[in-house]
Amino acid sequence: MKLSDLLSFNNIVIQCHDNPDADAIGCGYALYNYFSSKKKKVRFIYSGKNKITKSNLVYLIDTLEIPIEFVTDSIGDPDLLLTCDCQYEEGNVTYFPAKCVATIDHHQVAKGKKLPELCEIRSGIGSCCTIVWDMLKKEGFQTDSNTSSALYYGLFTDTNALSEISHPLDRDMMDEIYFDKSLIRRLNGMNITLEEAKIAGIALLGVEFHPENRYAILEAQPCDPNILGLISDFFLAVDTVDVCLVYSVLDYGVKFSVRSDTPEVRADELAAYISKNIGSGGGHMDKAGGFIQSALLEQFYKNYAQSGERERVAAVTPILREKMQNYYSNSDIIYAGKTKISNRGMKEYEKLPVVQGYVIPSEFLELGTHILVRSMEGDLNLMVEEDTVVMIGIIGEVWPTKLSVFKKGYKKLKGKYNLKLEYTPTIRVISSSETIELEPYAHMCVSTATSHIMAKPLKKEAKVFTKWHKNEYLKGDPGDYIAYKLGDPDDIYIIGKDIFAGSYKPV
Ligand SMILES: [Mn+2]
Repeated sequence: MKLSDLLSFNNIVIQCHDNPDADAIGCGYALYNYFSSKKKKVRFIYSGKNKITKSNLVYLIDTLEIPIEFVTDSIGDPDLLLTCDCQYEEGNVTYFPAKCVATIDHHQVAKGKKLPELCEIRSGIGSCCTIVWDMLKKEGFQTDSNTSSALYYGLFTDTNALSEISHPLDRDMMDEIYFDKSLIRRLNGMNITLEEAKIAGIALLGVEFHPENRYAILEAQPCDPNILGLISDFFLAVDTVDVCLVYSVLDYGVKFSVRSDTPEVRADELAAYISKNIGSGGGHMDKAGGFIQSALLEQFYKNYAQSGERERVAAVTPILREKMQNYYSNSDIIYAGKTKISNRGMKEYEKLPVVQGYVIPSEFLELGTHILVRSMEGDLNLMVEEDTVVMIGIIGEVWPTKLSVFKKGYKKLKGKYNLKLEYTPTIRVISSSETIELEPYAHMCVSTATSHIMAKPLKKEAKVFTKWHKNEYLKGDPGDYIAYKLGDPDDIYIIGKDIFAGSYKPV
């Protein structure tokens, strides 16, 4: 969906979730300004049981004069109800009947959920503000300094002070947006109330420590999710603690934060493991977080479903305790070059040709230019040389190679680059911070070299430290393939079950 698609409506109500946070307020405010500039009749509202009282949010609204209204009875009869940072008819947003609904959100879509036709949902993005920033940019709409600062603060708070950022688009906004530094500094200094500081203290006193695997579990009373991040950051500094899980039971589910300072546990992967089938979780190698939905807990856990509202908190602890135990006991750890893999059940496969993209930076940049290539997998620093080639893989990952190597392994294809990616890589020129979209410069190619592997499906979860990344493991679930390059058993890695059949054929 494009924002201009919504310009056929005249009377628009923007609604964010109940108990709005800075992300909900920031993106709603930016949308409000966009529609106002287009001479639309527009309101920005929220509802629920509580009015906004958190000091940083009140200060943000007052300082930037954000026209957000608290509405409980009726929103009138607008032509369009636009929900932002939430999805229509979900538990965290008060229901209002509407003729037509549109949605902009960055949360996961629940299985079986019916979405309105007008919607823009990008679940991997750190904040809804980032999505709105990107949509405004595509409309050529210049945000003023207040709007930019509100958008920036939304990303800042939704990613635990930018520490849980993982998507390249979030990084783009962080690099490109102008914001009022002193305002953000001021807001940062009023992030916690005295009450919340006490909640953190009580959580620390109630710590449950598991010495055999060096992890800690802490429960905090209902509080702002930022507090969970603060508690877990603090507790990870304890010398005997490698991994820390902090959670809080709220009306509509369980919010949690995960931290790790050991290479054997990736926080993002553990967060995804804890919330698998019952919510969503992710983040970074060392910091991550997630949310477990109450409705899904009811579906999967009898004890939780049968407890009253008060006992629910008590019912959550054993569920999380068991998940942590299973996480540690269910998975094999494989170190390339050290762990011996049994050949039993392994079969030989040949890699099928893959159509992918590439760019030759010297075609559009001067030799010697220092560049940063941004992709789904992070940033890559390079200097442009005559024979530098940047490959673009099928999921938008990039890696550098040399023209001579490229010519041996790939055949150029005619026609325009046409891979549809969630984020097409970009190049930033370091000296001028100019950003270059790669799509117009990209070409297509197909791999010609055949490579052979030995592979078998995993029966049990496994973490593989490859010989290329000694500090970061690949995680395999049962059904995924464990494989190594024929002739080099040390070059071991994991291939996901969803791409295996399309990428390899048995020999
Ligand atoms: Mn958000």
